[in-house]
Amino acid sequence: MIERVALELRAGNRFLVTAHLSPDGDALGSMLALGRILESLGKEVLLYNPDPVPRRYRFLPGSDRIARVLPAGERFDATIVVDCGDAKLLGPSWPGREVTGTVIVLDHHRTHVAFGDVVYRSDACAVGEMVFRIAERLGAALDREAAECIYASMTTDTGGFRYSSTTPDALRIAANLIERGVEPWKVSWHLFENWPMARLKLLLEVLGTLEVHASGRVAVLQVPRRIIDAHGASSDMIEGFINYARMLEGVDVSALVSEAEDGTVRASLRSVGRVAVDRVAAEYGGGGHLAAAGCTFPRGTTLAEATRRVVEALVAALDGSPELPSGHWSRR
Ligand SMILES: [Mn+2]
Repeated sequence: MIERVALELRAGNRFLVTAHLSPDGDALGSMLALGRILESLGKEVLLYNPDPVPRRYRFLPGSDRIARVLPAGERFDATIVVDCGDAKLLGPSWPGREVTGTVIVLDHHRTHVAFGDVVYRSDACAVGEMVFRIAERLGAALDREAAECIYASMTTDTGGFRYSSTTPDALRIAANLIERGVEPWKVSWHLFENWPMARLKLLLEVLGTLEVHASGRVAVLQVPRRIIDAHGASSDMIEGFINYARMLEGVDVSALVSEAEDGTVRASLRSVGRVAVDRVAAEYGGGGHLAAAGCTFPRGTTLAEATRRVVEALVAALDGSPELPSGHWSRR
């Protein structure tokens, strides 16, 4: 499928590049790198995401160029959607075909609800890795800025090159990117450190909600909207808090259940690798990866109710999970 993607990218002249709503480091890094690569080939590119770029990703070169509204009357030869396994994650303002042209989807999630005309899926650690492959295939030059965006996408999705998706290929690509001028510490500092005070205070409160179930195998954190508001924080600041629940000794799965600004309740799920949390998320219409997934409960669901349902599903998934020898770490 990568050949078909390369073909479409060579053929078109005007591209829309977008990703899922609430974009993370992979979504943004992949969008920005792909945009630069296409421009280096003389193409016109509009970068688009209805949601704002979270502050910690604003160091990414070109992040200030992402439009939140599509100018009226735009038409594209093709639209590239990155890091998105389900069209519903594109939101209600997703334009029609007369605007998008051919829809090309680049995705690496295990759960994927087919959409688009050309779909390139792989088990790459990040879509950024796939963008690197596409650049190679196109024979496009990769400047330091594009390299930094790809490196940031891979750093985000591998948790700083720690998760089981950190393959020899991923590290070889990372090495290649560093040779192009990427500074690993600079990227990691922006992604994982440099916290605003509001975020640290929010974390303190969220940690206070910790509950464990199933003899300590399930750990759950909750984020009521009011504590986000009380600290003048924003929803994107809770990204990664779930890892604190997973790091607890004896935990197999963790969940972070939060009230979103739009009245829905979102659940993020993480696993140490024994339990496939994407299957649990799929029970509630969500999806993701084996060890990292999420789902959204409709408006009107209370935080307590969503939490109860998530815990129930996670405990059930534990029962169904095979007893693996300790020290087993599943690949994705
Ligand atoms: Mn991703």
